[in-house]
Amino acid sequence: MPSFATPPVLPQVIGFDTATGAVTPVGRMIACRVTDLVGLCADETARRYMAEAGDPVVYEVVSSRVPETSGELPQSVTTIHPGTIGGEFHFTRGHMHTRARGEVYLGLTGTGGLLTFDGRRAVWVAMAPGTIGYIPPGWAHRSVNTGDEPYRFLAVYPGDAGHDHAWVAENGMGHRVMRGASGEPELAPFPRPAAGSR
Ligand code: M6P
Ligand code: ZN
Repeated sequence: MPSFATPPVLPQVIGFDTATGAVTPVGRMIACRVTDLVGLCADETARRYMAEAGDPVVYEVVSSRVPETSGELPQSVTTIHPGTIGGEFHFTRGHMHTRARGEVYLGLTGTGGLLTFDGRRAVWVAMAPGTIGYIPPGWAHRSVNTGDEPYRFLAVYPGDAGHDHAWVAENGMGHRVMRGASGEPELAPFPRPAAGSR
């Protein structure tokens, strides 16, 4: 028998409601509002205005109860609500794994993508229902909703991957995903000049 750092969980069914995105039984739950994106948006003035004017939820994460420990494969379902902040499509904070670990995403509803960045190169991975997105070790990742509906995806990652959000706050994600004049996503280099400075 292999040895485990913590007692392993039993084989189990994890309920998933495709209509609502609910996971049963549920573990970690996160609701990220505009307030929580301080320092991460292209247009800080627009972000602050939206935070003061209702502070809507930008995205929610629900996880199963599979623990974030070595050897396990925890899962989470993220729903990014449609919208923009200063012309920038709604996005997750983004993180780098603290260990060299990959991650697999499966698109469930809506359209969006994965903005990935290794500190030098930024790669956009377009996602739609049924798309499998792969993030190799050493690539920071941020998800973006580029459509008009909720963008939802399943993530499966090694339990000892770790979430380093500070890496993204310090290094950015290489590019940002802005809403173009026709509503289409446009990748803009980061940092982007603040609105009105050109
Ligand atoms: C996915 C996974 C989670 C992550 C979530 C939100 O569901 O990668 O591990 O927590 O997206 O991303 P972030 O933590 O960067 O806000
Ligand atoms: Zn991750």
